[in-house]
Amino acid sequence: HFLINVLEHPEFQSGSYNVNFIEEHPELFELKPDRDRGTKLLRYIADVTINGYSGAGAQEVPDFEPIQMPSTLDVSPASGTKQKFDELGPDKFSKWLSEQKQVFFTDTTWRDAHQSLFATRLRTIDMARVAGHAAKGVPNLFSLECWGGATFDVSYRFLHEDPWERLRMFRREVPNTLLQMLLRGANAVGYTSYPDNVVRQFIQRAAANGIDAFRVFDSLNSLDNMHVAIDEVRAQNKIAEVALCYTGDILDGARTKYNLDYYVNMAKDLEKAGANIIAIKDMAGLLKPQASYNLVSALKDAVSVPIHLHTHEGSGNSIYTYGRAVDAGVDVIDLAYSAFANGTSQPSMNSMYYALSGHERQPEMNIEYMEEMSHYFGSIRPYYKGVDKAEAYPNTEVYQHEMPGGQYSNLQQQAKMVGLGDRWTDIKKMYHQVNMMFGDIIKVTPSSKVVGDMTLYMVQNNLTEKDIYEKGDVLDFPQSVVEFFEGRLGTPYQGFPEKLQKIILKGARPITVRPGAVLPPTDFEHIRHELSEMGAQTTDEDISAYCLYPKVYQDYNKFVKDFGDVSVLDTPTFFFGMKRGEEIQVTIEKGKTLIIKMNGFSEPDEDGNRIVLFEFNGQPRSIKVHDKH
Ligand code: 3PY
Ligand code: ZN
Repeated sequence: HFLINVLEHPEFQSGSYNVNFIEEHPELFELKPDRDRGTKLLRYIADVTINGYSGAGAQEVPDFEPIQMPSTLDVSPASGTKQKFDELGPDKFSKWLSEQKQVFFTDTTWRDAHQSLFATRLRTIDMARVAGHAAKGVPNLFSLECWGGATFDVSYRFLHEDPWERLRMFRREVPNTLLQMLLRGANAVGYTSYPDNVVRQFIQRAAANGIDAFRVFDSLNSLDNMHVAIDEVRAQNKIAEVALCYTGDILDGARTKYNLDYYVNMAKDLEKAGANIIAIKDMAGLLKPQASYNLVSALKDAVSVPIHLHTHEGSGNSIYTYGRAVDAGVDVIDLAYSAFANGTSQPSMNSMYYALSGHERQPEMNIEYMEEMSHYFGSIRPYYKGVDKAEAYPNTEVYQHEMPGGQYSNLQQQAKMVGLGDRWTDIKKMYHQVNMMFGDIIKVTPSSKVVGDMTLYMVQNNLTEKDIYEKGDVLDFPQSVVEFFEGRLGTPYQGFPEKLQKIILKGARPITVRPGAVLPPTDFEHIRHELSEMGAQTTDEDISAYCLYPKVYQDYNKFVKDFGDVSVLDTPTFFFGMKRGEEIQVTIEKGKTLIIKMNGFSEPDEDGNRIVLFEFNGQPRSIKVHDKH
């Protein structure tokens, strides 16, 4: 082990050591920590090999094609929007952006694309491998959307990795492009309302760890719910990109609740509230091409800040929607590399580049390199096939059900879990019906989850709308639905449907003020103390995570105690374990690589335990695992 420590030391490997090398590095004799880290990883690999990922059952380890790395570029990343922003600050940067003739692209491959295609499961290691390549090869972007939304809790909950580490990785690897995140206003990156000081602290930590641009939205388009977040982003001197969430259809004269005036008025309010940029957040992909032209034109007339349009493919019309927006003067549009595009995700950045051929606003980009990036993502996407249920062809039913791209695959998954896998068509219809019962609300996380929960509840119990009105007083509605009608996410535009609200609340009184206003501030020092008692880390980032997701954070901590930092494992090993005779290399930190070989495992003994046999850096090791099946 001493020898391995010497051989693996970066100074030794680089040849930059001197005669005092061994005296200067007493840690070379410290064998325990690495051995301990190794043992934990072996425990994880053994468990996943025998029991499958998250206990889903062991699977044959598939044969994957080799990763297709984009070519190595021997240049420094060209100066980009990050440098411009650092030079100008948020207000002048926003003005600069408005003055650019070209349309800018935001690359959502790293956040919304995989959130919408395969339940947010893209692991940091698969991003870290090419983030630096993107910085060098695809520099002329507005931003990389790489954090926030569902990535925060999924990272802890399902990937057992630290989302803050991911953000720091992006900042290190991408010095030239703005890093953007999605923030659910008073819901931060969660599904409920948080105390104001929790929201503020989260924004401070996100800014300190590398976020430049915050897309702030509220799931009911309530500006009241966004003031605190906007204010804090501005206090951090970062870009407040504030969103109006788009629902319905401004072209439909029969559906007037969310008409063009509604959006124009909201945009004016957002500008007044301090937005540096206004985002049109079309989370379900409902904005039709002509509507896109009308809306962007109207907003460009109504406000002076740049307009950033976000949509999802779904219907198959989104490239056309963007094209019309570009004609109307939109400043930035959201796209993903082809391999992570379409379906419920964003449209393809590669396609959009070509769609703008001959257009005076086409951005200058290295399309060959974008193809290489896309090949890379195409080559790692099969790792995620367990959760990748993307639809292969356009589906225009989205105009009826209006389900957000990020919810579609998730709800389908949830439906299966509660035994409603074969009722998907009914579920889509019911989703629409529930929305109408709720008064036609904005549907985006977390309000979309409330509609989804009510939908599953009604389909599962074979309840009709009439049943709800007739026997609602004896029904136990899902918790999220009750809280929604209590006003815990705020009040929808034009209020709650009173009759339904009375039925659901069974006499309880809703709150009528901003939810954050009635939540007492969190005592962070008390939390720090609690974490320390638990033996967890007590950085401000850990405190923030614990405030948002106490249970998820605690589970993550316990997981790390048992299995160590599994983010270092390659993705096939992480999801499928190892094959007999397979050997992998695991880099646990720069210059420190473990060599792990799996030689096989025993039949279960009478207690159902198996012994998995490894070679760990050449030494035989055996790990006992309980076979859960
Ligand atoms: C999120 O809040 O995670 C979303 O992507 C909403 O569209
Ligand atoms: Zn989206």
